[in-house]
Amino acid sequence: MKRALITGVTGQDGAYLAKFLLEKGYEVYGTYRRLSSPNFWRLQYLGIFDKVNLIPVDLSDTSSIFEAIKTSEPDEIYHLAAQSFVGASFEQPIATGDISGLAVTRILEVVRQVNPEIKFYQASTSELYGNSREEGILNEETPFRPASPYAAAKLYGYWTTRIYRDAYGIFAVNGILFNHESPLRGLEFVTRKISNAVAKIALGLEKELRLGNLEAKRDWGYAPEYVECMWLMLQQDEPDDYVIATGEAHSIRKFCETAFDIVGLDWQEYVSVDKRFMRPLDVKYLCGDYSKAKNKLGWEPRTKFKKLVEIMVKEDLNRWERWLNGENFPWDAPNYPSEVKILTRTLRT
Ligand code: NAP
Ligand code: F7E
Repeated sequence: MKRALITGVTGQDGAYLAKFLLEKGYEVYGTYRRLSSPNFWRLQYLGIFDKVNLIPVDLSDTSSIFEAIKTSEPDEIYHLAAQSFVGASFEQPIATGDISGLAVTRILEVVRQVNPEIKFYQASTSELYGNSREEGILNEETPFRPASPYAAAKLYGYWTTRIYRDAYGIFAVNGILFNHESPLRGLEFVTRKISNAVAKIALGLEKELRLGNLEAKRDWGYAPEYVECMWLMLQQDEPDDYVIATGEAHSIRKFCETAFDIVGLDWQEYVSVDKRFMRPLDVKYLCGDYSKAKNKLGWEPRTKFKKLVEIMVKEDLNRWERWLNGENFPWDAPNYPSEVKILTRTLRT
């Protein structure tokens, strides 16, 4: 039986990947951070909480990484843990550099010293491209031009992965994944912020939705399909880097329009622009060319934009309806503080 270690198993991708690997017959180990309030709702939601072997790891602590690798003895490591919110990276640029960037070296150093046969997946991102292009599609050859502390940290992780591959022969790959969403997406990300607000507005639980830059365009795919690529990349004969995307870009404005349409409401009556949600620097446009993944991995996106929006809105509606009926089940929203009450430098301006 193969053994996999997933860092960040409590996050969106970590939870879906754990489910996927369990279904493939893997023994799955997942790292989590010790928090004063437990954060296992996604694993509970997918019904796999008791099937994943949990190991406490903080990415700033190399000894905990060493302990996790020694304990799990993995064939494959999927490094997904990160400070993944671009907005927060402007508020915490140093911690983001440490956790989303330098930690990649911490893990690869342990791999190199303990067992260089372990295969390694690095969660790279379309944010690497930044404002490299304002049209066309981005592929593995397009130059990177990061536009946030998060993207700069990920650029460091991207190159570290390639350096350990070339210098030490470690099977280390970068998945350059474009935005991927789901009902398990964190509420601070724009898609889930919208789907959750649409559900609450439709049920009379909320009156408005305040957003930042409505003109930015993103290539949004469906997370459960994207985690399959992570596994596929580690099953190839040679390590390589791949773009994973849908090949379509839509604006935040279009996402709003589509989401409100699903509940029969006009988005313009509820959405307002609030400069507190604008970033000091934003990425205007991202659209990915997944042809290399299609040719070499045999992967193609199955869920496109409209279907994705529908899945998210319907699931948030279903949750709030169950909540109104007094049901108690694993879910992030009831405990999530209102963004508006969180004071940060960007929000104060
Ligand atoms: P996510 O939901 O934010 O999950 C991030 C995970 O990292 C969580 O398990 C989190 O733990 C953990 N983590 C954060 N700080 C940590 C620390 N100091 N020590 C240990 N663990 C820590 O992110 P995601 O959407 O699943 O994304 C997975 C990875 O792919 C990330 O590296 C992200 O940057 C990258 N990525 C995401 C996308 C996307 O569209 N989703 C696209 C490209 C790349 P807690 O649960 O305790 O917070
Ligand atoms: O923002 C705009 C915002 O926070 C998307 C992460 O998974 O994908 C994600 O990063 C766009 C930006 O995702 C609001 O300015 C407008 O232009 O949902 P997001 P992201 O920054 O693209 C990449 C691939 C990753 O790697 C990251 O880890 O939406 N926007 N109004 C807003 N964004 C947020 N969050 N909230 C708003 O109110």
